[in-house]
Amino acid sequence: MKLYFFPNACSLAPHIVLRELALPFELVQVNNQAKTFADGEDFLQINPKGYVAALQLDNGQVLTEASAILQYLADLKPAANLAPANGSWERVRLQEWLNFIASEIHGGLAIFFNGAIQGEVRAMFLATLYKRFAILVQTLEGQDYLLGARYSVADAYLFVVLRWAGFHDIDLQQWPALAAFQQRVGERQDVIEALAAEAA
Ligand SMILES: N[C@@H](CCC(=O)N[C@@H](CS)C(=O)NCC(=O)O)C(=O)O
Repeated sequence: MKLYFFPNACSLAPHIVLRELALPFELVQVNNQAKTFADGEDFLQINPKGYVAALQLDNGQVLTEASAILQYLADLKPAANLAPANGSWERVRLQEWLNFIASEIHGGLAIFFNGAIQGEVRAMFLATLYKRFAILVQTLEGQDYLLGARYSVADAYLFVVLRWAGFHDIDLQQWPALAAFQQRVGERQDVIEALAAEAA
């Protein structure tokens, strides 16, 4: 498999999970501005959506959307328990979290990468984001991970997008449960290795 990535982008979540599952994979860096690879080839030929993450399977199929990629990977090694079994109620809960992260937290933090978001507009988006953070805090004050005691692909995804808070001058220490979650997930060996690989 090939994972098309950009350092620190949402592609870090499947990158972490590929390592946690000890699956063989190749990392291919994308120039996310030019939509090209280092050799100048066109990334849009791989993913016409023009964004990471994209996972190319050995049969050539390309899967996009972090939530779908994460579940696909988890299901390759069900024994690792990074996702509850398909068809179970717990799996639906996982999907509920993945969708919440994608639309509310990923989307809610990514908006600030747009330098035009300043002043009152920034304050408006922050207010909405902080309401979503309150939901995370309510959950993570009482348990270590989104699904309870057990780490799942949703936690990898949440960890990756919450890291962006620091890029936007949002101090997660304001929410001790979120800061503690980041520390907990950030201490996982495969997370440390994925971060180091993307920084290389
Ligand atoms: N809907 C996609 C969004 C992916 C996304 O936002 N990718 C960002 C990096 S985190 C990106 O590559 N943006 C570049 C662009 O949109 O041009 C998903 O959930 O995976």
